[in-house]
Amino acid sequence: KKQKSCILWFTGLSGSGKSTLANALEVKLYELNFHTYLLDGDNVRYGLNKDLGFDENSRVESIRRIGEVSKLFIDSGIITLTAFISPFIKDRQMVRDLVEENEFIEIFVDTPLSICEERDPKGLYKRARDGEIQEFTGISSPYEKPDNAEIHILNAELTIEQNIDKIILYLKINGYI
Ligand code: GGZ
Repeated sequence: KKQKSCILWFTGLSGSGKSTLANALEVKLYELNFHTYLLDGDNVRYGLNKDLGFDENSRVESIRRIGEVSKLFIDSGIITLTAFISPFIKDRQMVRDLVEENEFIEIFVDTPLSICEERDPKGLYKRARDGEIQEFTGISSPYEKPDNAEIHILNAELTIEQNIDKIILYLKINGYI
């Protein structure tokens, strides 16, 4: 099926729902017969980026590598989805600048910190509050919200289905799928 390759760049706090949403969107695109690849912590942080931690320099380098890999996927014609906190505006801008103007679609998964912290599925926020994890995003390390995201997802207020539909509609209206 005809598709225009792009990066669907999910950004948001830990526990905001980026991965869940990106996974569900990938299933939906697969069902529609589009060719995709999802980069997330599971296949990048344990492989390509296993030498990197969560200090600022490491995060910058991590996003740089993910951006470069995404660019390669774009060259191969695939719709690439990425699900990383990517907390710094300048790093997301760096990836945006790496590819053609209409190839970078920033998706802000906007879930309030209070809700992410309440969910805390892995107990990481608690450990960060207790000082057991340093430089934890939202607690002891900043998250810079995007102000020019192509798609704004209010994850706590809508269902996954509604959010997926919003993204699919964006892709259709703008001629990606
Ligand atoms: C933020 C951390 C940290 C620190 C470990 N800060 O909920 P998770 O567990 O599965 O998602 C978080 C993931 C974030 O990795 P990213 O590569 O997406 O971050 S970034 O783009 O900022 O480089 C969390 C876990 O790793 N984690 N320590 N200190 N998240």
